[in-house]
Amino acid sequence: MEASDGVYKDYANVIVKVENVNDNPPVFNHHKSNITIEEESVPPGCLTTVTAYDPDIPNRADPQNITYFVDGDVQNRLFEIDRTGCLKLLKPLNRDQPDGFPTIQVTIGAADVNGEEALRPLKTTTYIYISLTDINDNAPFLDMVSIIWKNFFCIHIVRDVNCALMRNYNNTENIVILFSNNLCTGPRTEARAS
Ligand SMILES: [Ca+2]
Ligand SMILES: [Ca+2]
Ligand SMILES: [Ca+2]
Repeated sequence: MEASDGVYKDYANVIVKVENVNDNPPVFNHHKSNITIEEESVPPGCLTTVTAYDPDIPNRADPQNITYFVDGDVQNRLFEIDRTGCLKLLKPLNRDQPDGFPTIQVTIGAADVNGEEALRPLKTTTYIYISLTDINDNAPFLDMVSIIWKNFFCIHIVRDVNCALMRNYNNTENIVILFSNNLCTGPRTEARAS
């Protein structure tokens, strides 16, 4: 630094120390984000393991003081994640209609400074996608207008239909039962893919 009165000059060294503050959220390392498991089962161990680091800590070999969490009340009841980033499933998942989903998105969060609220942790999130493979755990059911049966023969169709759809919430193809005519003197059944 230079100071001058127009005639004389003087110099001084000024050392500016920049204090590191926590102004960078955690960053997730690359991890496996697409997982496939069977529906209605709870695999042992970790579904996947995530890790993150804090850019405010220059040396990656130092403790990064990251805590992980599962975001969302519903997902919190289904999944847990520990300090190592190991994501575990707690309850079986259903892929079938009407309540299930074939793919589930799980939001995973990472918080720095050990997640201590007094230290104002910064947070970041990533997503894990869990695809559920089907098992045959649903019986088929008729999805149609009412038919009156007697001694295994259809005697009356309440509404004018030519076919009745046999639905199945599993992944197998729907079955259609075709009737010979609306009088239905006896069901001529024929199965085909819908
Ligand atoms: Ca930070
Ligand atoms: Ca199911
Ligand atoms: Ca199923």
